[in-house]
Amino acid sequence: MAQLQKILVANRGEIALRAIRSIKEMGKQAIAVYSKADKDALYLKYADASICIGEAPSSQSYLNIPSIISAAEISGCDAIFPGYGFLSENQSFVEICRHHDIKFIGPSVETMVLMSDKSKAKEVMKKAGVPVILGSEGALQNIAQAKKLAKEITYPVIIKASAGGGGRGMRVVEHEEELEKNFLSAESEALNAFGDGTLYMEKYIKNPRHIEVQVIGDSFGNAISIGERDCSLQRRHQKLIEESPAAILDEKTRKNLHEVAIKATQFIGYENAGTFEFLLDADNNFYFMEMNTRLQVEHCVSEMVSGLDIIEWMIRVAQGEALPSQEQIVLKGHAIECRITAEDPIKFIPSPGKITKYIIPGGRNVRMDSHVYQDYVVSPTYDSMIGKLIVWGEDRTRAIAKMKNALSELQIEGIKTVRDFHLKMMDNQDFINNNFDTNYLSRF
Ligand code: MV4
Repeated sequence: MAQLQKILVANRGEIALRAIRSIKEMGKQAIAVYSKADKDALYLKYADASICIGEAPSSQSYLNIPSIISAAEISGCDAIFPGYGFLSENQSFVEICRHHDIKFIGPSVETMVLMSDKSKAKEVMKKAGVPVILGSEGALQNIAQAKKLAKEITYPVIIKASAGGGGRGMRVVEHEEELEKNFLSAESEALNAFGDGTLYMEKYIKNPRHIEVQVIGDSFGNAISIGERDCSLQRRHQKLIEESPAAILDEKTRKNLHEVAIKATQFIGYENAGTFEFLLDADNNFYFMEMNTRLQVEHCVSEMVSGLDIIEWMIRVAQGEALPSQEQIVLKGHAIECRITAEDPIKFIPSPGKITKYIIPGGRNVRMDSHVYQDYVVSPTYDSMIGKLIVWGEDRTRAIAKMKNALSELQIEGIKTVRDFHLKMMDNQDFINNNFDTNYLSRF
């Protein structure tokens, strides 16, 4: 297949800038798109050309498929890089790209569809030999069946939306008396949020760790893992700190986890970058939860420990190149990412506005991926994430020390940011001792 020449970046913010960098480093042309609210964005200045695609609301710009396809056609792009969020997991968008002979830099629509139904994805993974959490085989049919099943798997159980993700349409049920009302409220919430009220059930795992494996598959059926990430530090399903490797894993479990993820990638013929999400229980057992069929925010920690440019490999795989072998992937040291959002550092209330001072950290193995600058106005229209600070150290202790110092150098004024939350975490004994789980921050 011929090399891709011109790539439209169908996103905004830090990930648009991140993608433009890789595209240009590969000697290709990067075309940016923007809404009227983003006319002063930094990523537009770094792109080879930029096209306004509409009004501030995402529905009229970054989610507007005709506008984005038109922008790609007008500028003569042969591919679209979707990033995360927006159209990155939109099945009809992937199909429309195909109809227009524009390469979507991501998985095929078939695998995207397969993984988008969480209960079906679980069934497929079970067939692939991946450990899954004990629960319903496929969707729940009705309340009576749900009650019978819950009794079998024993309480507490969790009811999840098949079309879900991010915690919506999800209910933990402690006792049979609470099952009916939770079933009904999860169903209506799922119907409202996703237009699909299908539910499934699992045994509820108390205080798990969230561990995920970064994989890439190519068009020859090769698959590699680029190590795992621990994303357990979350607040209301918003990740705040991510690390690679997951220091909680022993070598045997880690090896097994990677083997399982590679096998699963090949089993579904997955092409491009993806992430397998697992829950790790207190006994170090891991269970498949969901697959994310896109690049994730926290991909940078995997880049830091592997030395690979994941976006470069997404593009290379999309233009028909073969992946390096797993033996060539050497993971070294420890990387940590702190998400910097324009929010107050205690209550996490959004704090949009004009940045009056912006001084970013630097030095060896310190990386700031951000699209903002002094005098930039953070819009309330979009996600509050204004950047990611990523550091690498020889081990976790050194990475924490480096992150602490880097955070202390970071100075943002005019808006509130969560910098001080992260600074406190770097001194938190539980964080330092790696003694936390997905519910840790909800206990504060
Ligand atoms: C679970 C769980 C415990 N047991 N499933 C949250 C979002 C969705 N992707 C799945 N989630 C969970 N599923 C079982 N069987 C706990 C969570 C969960 C969670 C998972 C990962 C990271 C943060 C979380 C916060 C609360 C609950």
